[in-house]
Amino acid sequence: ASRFNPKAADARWQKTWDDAQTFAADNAAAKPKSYVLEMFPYPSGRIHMGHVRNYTMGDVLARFKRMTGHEVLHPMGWDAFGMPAENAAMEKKVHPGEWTRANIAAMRDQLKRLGFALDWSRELATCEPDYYGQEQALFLDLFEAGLVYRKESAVNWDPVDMTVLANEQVIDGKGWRSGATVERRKLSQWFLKITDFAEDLLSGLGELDQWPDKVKLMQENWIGKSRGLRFRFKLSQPVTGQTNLQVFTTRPDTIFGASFVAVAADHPLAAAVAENSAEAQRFVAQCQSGGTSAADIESAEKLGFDTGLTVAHPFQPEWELPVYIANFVLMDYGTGAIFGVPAHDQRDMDFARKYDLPVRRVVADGDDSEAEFAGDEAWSGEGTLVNSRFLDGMTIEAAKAAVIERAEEEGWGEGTTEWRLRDWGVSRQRYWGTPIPIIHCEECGPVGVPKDQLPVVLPEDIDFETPGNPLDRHPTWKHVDCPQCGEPARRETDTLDTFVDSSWYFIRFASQPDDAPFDRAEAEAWLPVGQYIGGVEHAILHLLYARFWTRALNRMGMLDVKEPFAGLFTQGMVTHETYQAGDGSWLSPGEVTKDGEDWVAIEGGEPVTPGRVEKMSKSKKNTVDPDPIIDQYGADAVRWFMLSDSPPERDLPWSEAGIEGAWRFVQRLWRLIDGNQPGEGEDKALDRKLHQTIAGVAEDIEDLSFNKAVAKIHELANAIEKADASASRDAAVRILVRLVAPMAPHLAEEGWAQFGEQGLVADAQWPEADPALLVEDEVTIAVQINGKLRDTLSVAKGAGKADLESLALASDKIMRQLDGAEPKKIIVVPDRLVNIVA
Ligand code: ANZ
Ligand code: ZN
Repeated sequence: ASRFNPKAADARWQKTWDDAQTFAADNAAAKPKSYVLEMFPYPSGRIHMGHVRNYTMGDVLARFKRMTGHEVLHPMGWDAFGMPAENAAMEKKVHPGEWTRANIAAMRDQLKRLGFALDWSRELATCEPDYYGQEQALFLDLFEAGLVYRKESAVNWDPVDMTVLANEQVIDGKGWRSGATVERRKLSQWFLKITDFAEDLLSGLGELDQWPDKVKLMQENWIGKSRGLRFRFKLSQPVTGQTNLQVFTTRPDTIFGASFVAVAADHPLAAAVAENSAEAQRFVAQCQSGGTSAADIESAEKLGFDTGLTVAHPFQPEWELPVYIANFVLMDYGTGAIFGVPAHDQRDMDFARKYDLPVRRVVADGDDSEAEFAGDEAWSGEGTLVNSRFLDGMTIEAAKAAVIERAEEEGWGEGTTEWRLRDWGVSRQRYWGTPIPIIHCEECGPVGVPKDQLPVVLPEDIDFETPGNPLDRHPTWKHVDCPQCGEPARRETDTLDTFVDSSWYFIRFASQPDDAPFDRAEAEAWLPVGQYIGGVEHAILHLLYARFWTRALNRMGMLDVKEPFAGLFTQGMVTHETYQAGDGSWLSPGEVTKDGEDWVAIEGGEPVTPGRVEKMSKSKKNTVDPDPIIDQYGADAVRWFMLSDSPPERDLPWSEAGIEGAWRFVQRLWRLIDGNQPGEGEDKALDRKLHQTIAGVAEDIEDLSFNKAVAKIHELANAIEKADASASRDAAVRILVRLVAPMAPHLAEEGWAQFGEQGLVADAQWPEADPALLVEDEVTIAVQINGKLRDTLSVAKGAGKADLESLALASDKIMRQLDGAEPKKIIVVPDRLVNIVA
C-alpha cells in the first residue's frame, strides 16, 4: 500500500476548497443555520499552538455541522488594533499598519495550511476603514441614544516622556521607556454606559445554559450586585441646623464594630466645623491639596481631624462615636460620610491604630471570636457574626439583611442596591485604534461627525519618534471645522479601546453591507452564535462588553437579539516543559539533554533545572512553532494530536511522542483505506461496532468531547484491522472516511476520491446509525437439548426467563430436533443457556 503523503494531499485539497468556495456561507440558504466561531486572533506575527488547538476544535464542529445538514457560518478575521503594533513602530521603525498587515498575511497562510473550513470571503480586519468606519457609525448611534458620555478620569502620566501610558506600559510604577515614576492625571475621557444594563447583564446569565458555570460566576462577581444601606446617625448636638449625619455602607452587618464616623474634607459638616476652628480649616485645606484619585487616596497616609462632635449608635444610643474629618473619605461617593469598622476594613484599621480608637471584632475569623482584635490586619473575609447582640450567629449576608430591615422598620435608613460594575472607559490616547468620531467645538461642545463623512480615517504620515499620542501631535489631522456651526474646531484625538472592536465583529461576520454596520435581517438569521470557542482569559471583559454591545443595539431597536453567544466553550492551554539555567535564564526543550540523572545545556554543558510544564510562552522559551510541525507531519496529524488525549477544557501537554503517534495513526487510517478489498458476507460484530461509532462520535462532537470521539475512532480502526474481509468490513472502511472527515479532512477527501465517490467529503452527509445495531449489550446463549448444544442465540443481555424460553422453542433448529415432542422440563440460566429436557 502507498503512504499517505500530506504534502501533496494538503495542498491539493486546500486549493480545491478554495477554488470551489466550499465553505462560503449562504445567507439565503433554506437549511437550518449554524454559526460556529472561535475568538479571532490578534495578528502578533505568527500562529501559535494555542490558536491551532482553538481553531481545530471549532473546525471539527463546523465540518460536522455541514455534514449534518446545516448551512454553516465559520468565519475568520483579525483583532488588528492595539499596542504591540505601536511598539513595533517605535522599536523597528515600521508603520503599525504595515507591520499589522504583514502579520495578517503570514498568519492567514499559516491558517490555510491547516485546512480550516473557513469562509474567507468574510475575512475582516478591525484596522481597516471599512470595518472601523462602521464601528464609528455605531458609536454615533450610541452617542445619540445617550449611552456615551464624557467624564474626568485618571490616566497614567509619564512626566519625562510627557505622555499617557497604557496600563501595560507601566512597569512597577515606572514608565516603560523613560523609567520615570508614573503620575496619575485626570483627563476628560469617553465612557459607555454599561451600568445601565447591569441588572439585565446579570439576570441574562441565568438563561445561558450552554455556558460554563465558572464563566457565569466570574461575570456575576464582576457585575457585583450587592445591597447597601444609607442611614442617619443622630448628632449629639445640632450643627448649622442639622441634627443627623447620613452615611453609606456596604457592610451594615458590621454596625456593632463601629468605632468612629468620618466625613470628607469637602463635606458640609467639615465646612461648618472649619468655620469655628482655624485648626480644622488648615486640615481641610491640606486634604484638598492632595491628589484625588482613588489610587492616591489608597496609598496616602490616613489622616484625620477630630471635630469633637459625636453621634449616637443606632442600636445603642448611649454609645457615642467620635466624628472625624478624614482624607480617605471621598465626597463624590455614597454620601461623603462613613462609619469606620477597624477590625474589618483595612483603611479604618490604619486610621484606628493611628488615632488609638477601639478595634472591635464582630465577624469571627474561624474560631477567633474575641471582641478585642489584636494585630494590624483587618479581617474582611467570611465568618459568623459575634459581639453583635441580635446579629450573633448570623452569616454576613443574613446580618446585612437584618440590619437593613430594622433600619427601614424604624425609619432611620434605607437599603440600596450597589454595583461593582463601573461604566466602560473607552478613550485611549493612542494612534493605532479606531478614531472616536467626535469634533470638539468651543461653541457647540462635542459634536458627532456626520455619518456621511465617515469613516474618520487615521492619518498615514505619522511620527513615532517623539513620545505621546501621534494623533494629537499630527500637524493638520485634528484641525477641522465644526459640522454644526462651521467654526474652526478640533477633532477628538483619542481612539477607542480595542475591546470595542471585538464587541461586534461577530455581527459584521454575519452581515457586511458596504453602507451600514450590518443588515438587520441577515444578522438575525445567523445570530446568536451557536458555539463560541476561546480562551478563559476573555471570560470577563470581552464577553461582558460583547453582551453589553448587543444589548445596546437591541435597545436602540437595531437588532432582535440580546445574548450574542448561545454556547460558550473555554478550551485549555497547550503546555510544554520548561528548563532554567543557574542564572535564571530559560532554555528551550530543544537546547537541553539528559546527562545521566541530570539535565544539561547541549551547548556548553551547563546544568539546567527542569521546571514545570507550563503554558507555551516566548518568555519561558517553551513554544513550538506550528509551521515546521505541519511541514513534517502534515495538517491532519497536527489536528489529530490537538484533539487527542486531553479533554478539550484541560491543558494539552505538547510532546514529540504525541504528534508522532498522531502521524502514525493517520498512516494507519490510510492503509485501511488504500488496502481495502471488497468482501462477501456480513460481520455482525463489526456492523455493531461501526454503528455504535457513528452514533458515539456524533454525540461526542456535539458535546465538544473531541478526545472521546478520537478514542472511538481508534477502537473502530482496531476492530476493522482485526476483521476478515467481508461486505461489512468494506462498508466500515468506506464509512470510516466520513467519520474522520471533520478531524482529518485532507485524508478523508483523498479516501473519498479513491473510493470514487461524487463531490467532496466536506459536502457529504454524515452516515446514519442504524438503531437496531446500537443495542449495546447482546449476549450469545447456548440452547441445548438434553445437555447437547443444538443452537446459539443472540439475545439482549438480561432478557427474562420466559422470553429466553420462548425464543429457544421458536428456533428453527430446535423445532426440527424436537420434531413435535413436548419438552418435559426447561432449565434457563439467564445470559448463559437454555437446556430443554425432552
Ligand atoms: C462600614 C464598613 C465596614 C465598610 C467594613 C467596609 C467594610 P465599596 O464596597 O467599594 O462600594 N465608603 C463609603 N462611602 C465612602 C466614601 N465616600 N469614601 C470612602 N469610603 C467610603 O465601598 C463601600 C464601603 O466604603 C462602605 O462600607 C464604606 O465603608 C466605605 F468592614 O461601611 B463601609
Ligand atoms: Zn460649533
